[in-house]
Amino acid sequence: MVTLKINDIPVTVPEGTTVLEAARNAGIKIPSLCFLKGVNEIGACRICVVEVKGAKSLVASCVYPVSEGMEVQTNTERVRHSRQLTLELILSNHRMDCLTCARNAHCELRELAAELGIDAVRYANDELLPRIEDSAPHLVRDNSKCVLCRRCTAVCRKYQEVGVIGPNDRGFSTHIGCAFDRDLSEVDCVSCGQCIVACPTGALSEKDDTAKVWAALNDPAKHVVVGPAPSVRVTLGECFKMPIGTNVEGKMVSALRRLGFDKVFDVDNAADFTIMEEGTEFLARMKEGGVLPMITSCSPGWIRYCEQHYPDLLPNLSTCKSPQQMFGALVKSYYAEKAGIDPKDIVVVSVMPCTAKKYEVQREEQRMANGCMPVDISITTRELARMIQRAGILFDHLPEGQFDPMLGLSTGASVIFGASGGVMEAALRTVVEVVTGGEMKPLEFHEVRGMEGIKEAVYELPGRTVRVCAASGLHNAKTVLDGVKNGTLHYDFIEFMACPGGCINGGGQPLQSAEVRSFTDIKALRAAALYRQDEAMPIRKSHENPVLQAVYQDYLGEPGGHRAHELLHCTYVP
Ligand code: HC1
Ligand code: SF4
Repeated sequence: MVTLKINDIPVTVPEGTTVLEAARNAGIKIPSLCFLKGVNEIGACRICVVEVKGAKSLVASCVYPVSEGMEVQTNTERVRHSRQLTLELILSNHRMDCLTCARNAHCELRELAAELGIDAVRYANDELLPRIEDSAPHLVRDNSKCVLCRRCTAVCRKYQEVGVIGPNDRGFSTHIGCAFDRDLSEVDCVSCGQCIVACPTGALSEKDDTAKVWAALNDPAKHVVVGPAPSVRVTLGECFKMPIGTNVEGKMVSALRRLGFDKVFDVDNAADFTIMEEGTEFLARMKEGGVLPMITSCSPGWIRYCEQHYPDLLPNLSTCKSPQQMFGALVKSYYAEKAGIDPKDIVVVSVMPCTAKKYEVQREEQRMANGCMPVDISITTRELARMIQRAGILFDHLPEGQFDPMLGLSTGASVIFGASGGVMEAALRTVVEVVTGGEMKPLEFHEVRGMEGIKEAVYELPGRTVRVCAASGLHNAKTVLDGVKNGTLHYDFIEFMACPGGCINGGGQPLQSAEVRSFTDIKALRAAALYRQDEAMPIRKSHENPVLQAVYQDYLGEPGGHRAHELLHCTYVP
């Protein structure tokens, strides 16, 4: 341990701690901009400078390690002046249209300006024009808002090992983009949106599809059906200043109804179908010597990564469509038939924590035999929040609504899909019972829970050992796949989610500042809310969902059967 003084307060912290973190331990906040703990610790922006006794110049506290007897001052005139000047220079190259900026309520730069007491921008550059790149289906970049903090490039490289964005040119011309300034749609971006949630300003945002939803809602010829993803119910509240991990399922349903959707169904219901189909597929592969390990196919960012980097492993992917796509397919087949509506008159809207879902809805192999795409518009949690605000709905005043029952009833198994390991646990709850033929106790598979990047477990089933792995973040997927390919890792069933921690930390989720993301485990808080909901649910296994049982009986036939295959499966080909 090392003892030092910060603003004359003695602090004892482990060796290797940075001054910025040691200060936090002493209850002192040092402002920062480029710092994102564990991801971007480069001391580049120099907002976090402090005075260290004996040091000639100010030091960047986010990278400066503590030492025994060190004396630090974080709030001197010299420090304050330096931070202000640095920020003014950053602002001199930042297009300030705060009033109309997509980030206006969540901009870390704006907050920093207020915190540092910038009351006039001395070097404002009114000549700056928007520099928009919007070639990809999920993202808009405006480099006139970029502060070159490198947080986006760090997450793309470190979390995802995709690394398609980085600094181009030098000096004053430096800007973030793809190599040779190609469009994002031309490179191997997986549409995960992790760069968006890492960005402190309006330089990166999701492509806003809310206008399309409003148009559908205003079109009397259209029957508009909506379904939110599992994790949206435990994150949407953050957009309305509720604590991280608040479950707002009932209010979310009421808000969707007030927005004017004709039916409010639940993608959780479709997730139960995914488990039935995926579980059946896994059991068949084990029995018949099919391709193993079988790998889940819910996460479109992961699918894209697999296609780009491991095309030889495409046969390992489950042929199941994702729950989002199964949801749309069931609405435009089963529901359309029951309700007597032409599927071509139905508009299916999904609310997802994920920007890659915007890309998934456009993929051709998803097209149904009736010519329809299963989902027409996919919006993120953030876009739904904006719609609620624009409609003047006071979210915290809403009553607790209930999903429409036809495709709205779900189980605890489907709720936990939103956390890394959840799909695996949900599948095991069904697979184990089918294999053993008896009721399973306990129901929880704790080995695949938690926020570690790679989790593994071995289960002994009658006549067969099953080795499973759940990994999240494409960096971890790569580690697992390389091990599988070189023969050092052996699994039968793998769950991959592109975003670290799973969908609860998706690129479409509510924005949280680096200050929160660095020092609060937002993934764990959001996941805990899903596990609490699972525990409280009367039905916790997908195969016991009565709606699902009725749909198989009346309409689909056997899980894995002909009709189920036609509607709920697809093949990814290189
Ligand atoms: Fe997910 Fe899924 S859990 S991929 O994480 O399988 O996005 O929440 O909707 O489709 O159900 C996301 C979440 C989501 C799908 C489901
Ligand atoms: Fe990288 Fe994901 Fe952003 Fe694409 S969306 S640039 S893969 S972080």
